[in-house]
Amino acid sequence: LLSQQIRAEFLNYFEQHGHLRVPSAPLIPQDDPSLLLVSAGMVPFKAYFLGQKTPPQARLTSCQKAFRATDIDAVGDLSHDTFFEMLGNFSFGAYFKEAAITYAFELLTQRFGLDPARLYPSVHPSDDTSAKLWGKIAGIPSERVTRLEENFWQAGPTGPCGVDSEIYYDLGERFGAGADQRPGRGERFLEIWNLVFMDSERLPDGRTVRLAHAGVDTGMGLERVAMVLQGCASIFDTDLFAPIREDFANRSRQLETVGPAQRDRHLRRLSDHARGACMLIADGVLPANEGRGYVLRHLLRRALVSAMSLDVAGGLGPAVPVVVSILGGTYSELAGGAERVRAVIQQEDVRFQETLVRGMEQFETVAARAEGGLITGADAFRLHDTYGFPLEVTEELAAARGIRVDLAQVEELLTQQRELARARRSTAVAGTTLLELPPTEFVGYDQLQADSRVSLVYPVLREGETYDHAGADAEFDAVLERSPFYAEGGGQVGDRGTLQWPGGAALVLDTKAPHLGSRVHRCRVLQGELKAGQEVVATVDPVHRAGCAAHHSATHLLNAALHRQLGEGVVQRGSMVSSERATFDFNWPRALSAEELVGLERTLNSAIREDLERRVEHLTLDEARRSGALALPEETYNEDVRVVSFGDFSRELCGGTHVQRSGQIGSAILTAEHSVGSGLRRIEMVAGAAAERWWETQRTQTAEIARQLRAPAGEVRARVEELQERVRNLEKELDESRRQGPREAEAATREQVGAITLAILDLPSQLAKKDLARRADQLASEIGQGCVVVLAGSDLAVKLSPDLVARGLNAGQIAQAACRQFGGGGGNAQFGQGGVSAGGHAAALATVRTILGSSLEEG
Ligand code: ALA
Repeated sequence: LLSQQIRAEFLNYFEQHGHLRVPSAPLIPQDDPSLLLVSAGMVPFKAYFLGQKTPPQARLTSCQKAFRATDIDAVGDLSHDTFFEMLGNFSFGAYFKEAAITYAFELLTQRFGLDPARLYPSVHPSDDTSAKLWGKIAGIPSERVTRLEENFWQAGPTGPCGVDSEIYYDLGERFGAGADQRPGRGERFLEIWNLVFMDSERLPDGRTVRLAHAGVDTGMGLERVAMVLQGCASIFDTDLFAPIREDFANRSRQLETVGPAQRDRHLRRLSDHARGACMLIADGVLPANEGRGYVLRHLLRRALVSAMSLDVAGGLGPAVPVVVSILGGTYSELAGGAERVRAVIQQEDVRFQETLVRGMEQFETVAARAEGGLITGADAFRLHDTYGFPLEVTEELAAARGIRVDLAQVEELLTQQRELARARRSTAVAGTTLLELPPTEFVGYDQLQADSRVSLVYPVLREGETYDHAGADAEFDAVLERSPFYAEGGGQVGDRGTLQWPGGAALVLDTKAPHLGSRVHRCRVLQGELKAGQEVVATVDPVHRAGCAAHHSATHLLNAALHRQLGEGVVQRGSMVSSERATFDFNWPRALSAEELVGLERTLNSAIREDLERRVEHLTLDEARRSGALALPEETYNEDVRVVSFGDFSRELCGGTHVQRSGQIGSAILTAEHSVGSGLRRIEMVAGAAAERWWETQRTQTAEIARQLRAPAGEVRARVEELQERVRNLEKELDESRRQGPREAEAATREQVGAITLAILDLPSQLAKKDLARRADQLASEIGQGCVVVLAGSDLAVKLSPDLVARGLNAGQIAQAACRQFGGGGGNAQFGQGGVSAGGHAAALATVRTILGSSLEEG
């Protein structure tokens, strides 16, 4: 079936079942400030569901233009698009679950001819009714009905909502095999239709109430159903997209040089984004830096990047007539506005080229300093964030020059940014709304506590979670009308503290400012329920704040001290300030010497002791620069800036919180200095109470070392030197004795007493007893048969080989005889030992020779 026919068949079917066909509303929502763009078929009917307006009929059907900006990153797979057409049937009190499921099943199987065995419905875990209905109506056994927690739908943070039942189509094993492929997971099971059972309303204060008349809202994605009915491998192969994709492919001059995966991704992006942009512009959206205009600009720029990557001749403009040929017949506003649409797209193309030219200059600077062939994540991020230079372009240009980009770091920075941006998004489960945050008045420079009111609360949604009330243990982001909380920025971490209200309390874990002028407090509710409109007392944790202030002020003093000591060549690159520690990065070609660090620390601490007064001035950027205030070289500042000074010692552009007088810092310790990149050094520092704790740790460690060395703390160093000396000597001795070990035979003398070999090792100094025996053994094994005598100082050892023992000789007796005149000796037949005097070696040996000689005579 052609997409035209699918659209017609759907609408006809529902017309035949008593529904009134209504035309699509524009993509810009009418009378609905909570949404940027229409994101579902039901959006134009919200007031009907809520009972605020009477629908022309209790049953409606439509094919509605829809746009989901939040899916933009997903575009490139088989089934996601930003702009799409949603086919729907709606009931306002006319029917509910049973009829909705009956219609859906009949249309899919009888009109569209889908195989019932390939349909897999899902329901909300609480919705037994729908699960049973699928059995009764479609004969689908309950084990084929998946229960999904996310089967709950609402169009935005407030408004009608309810559980839903989704219909998945099994595309077959070629789309994925294995147990991880199931409805809701993997590509094999494609969601084609969602039946929402609207029976509740979410109120602005977060409560959910029942609607007077329960209704039905369904949405079937035309592109996906076309994919199934046309037997395509993706939505981009359907008649809705294929001509657009082919047009781009034909105009590309780089199609062969990029890999197939990249090529597909770029072509899908181009098709989706070009189509989406056409539809947005046709409905009156123009590129801008905020709101829906930003969505359009973002879409176009991503498409332009892909067009650049594939080197598409003519860019996006020529795709407009192709889109018009597909959708212009259905949407007259597109057909009628084609010229304007094309003009807007081409204008944006030109602007983007300008951005690229400007970005190129920056890229050159960045590439020139890409030490070791690596562009830092911070540089790539800045190109993207400040100059609008797309990351993909940076990557491609870098690759062409054999330079890499630190993508992991960029990803980290983007995640941080996304986390902030997420705060702008609503709670909508379908993720379709973009809300601007209400403003917050910051009062935290002068006070740590303020009475305030919550202007917006939204949950921190994690994978698989749905919206819930802001009750105990839940984590929420709250925007306040006034706030004493400093939001993370300028290197300083966000404040922590508490919010309190009658009957409730929440911890503030962190504070961020996702966009200027508004503060988002990440809260964990301890007690009670946090709601928009609630009056609260907001209190900053004074200990945390004091720690941050001490470190931040100390960082300014350190910056000034560095300039004094190393000269104006020092360029600050960034800093991180928390209540526990601070780091300070700067450009410098080499490591600082120990003397330089000591000098720096002294200058820093003497500035602290001078108890310099902190002053704050509000100046224009120009005035501030002329007054000699230090600033981050690559930061972009507003025209009006805040300058923080300490006496005449330090003067810096800064929005952070500081101590009132430098003496409040107490002291600062530089704990480390090391490299964090070529030409980039980092100093680590602790200040204030953290410096005290650092000392305490050091002292405890020293005391423990002294205890283990059994030396008074003052003598630890001498004791360690002594130990090191001893270890060196022992090592030397060990070496020596190892070297001597195997050479007994060489050191020994050998003689014959008749047929008996006598080997003698005569050492002047004493050996340990076991070494004496070991060396006798060693010598014995080296000579084989015979008698061994080892003399070492005042010790003697005799060892006989077994053949001599067999002939009746006895080593113990020999030792006894040889040592009789000294101190005596003894032992067994193989081994004997005894004491001699140092001067008696010769006499003892004489005795041995005599005994050996007489044994021969006896034998
Ligand atoms: N409004 C429902 C959706 O968009 C049908 O999925």
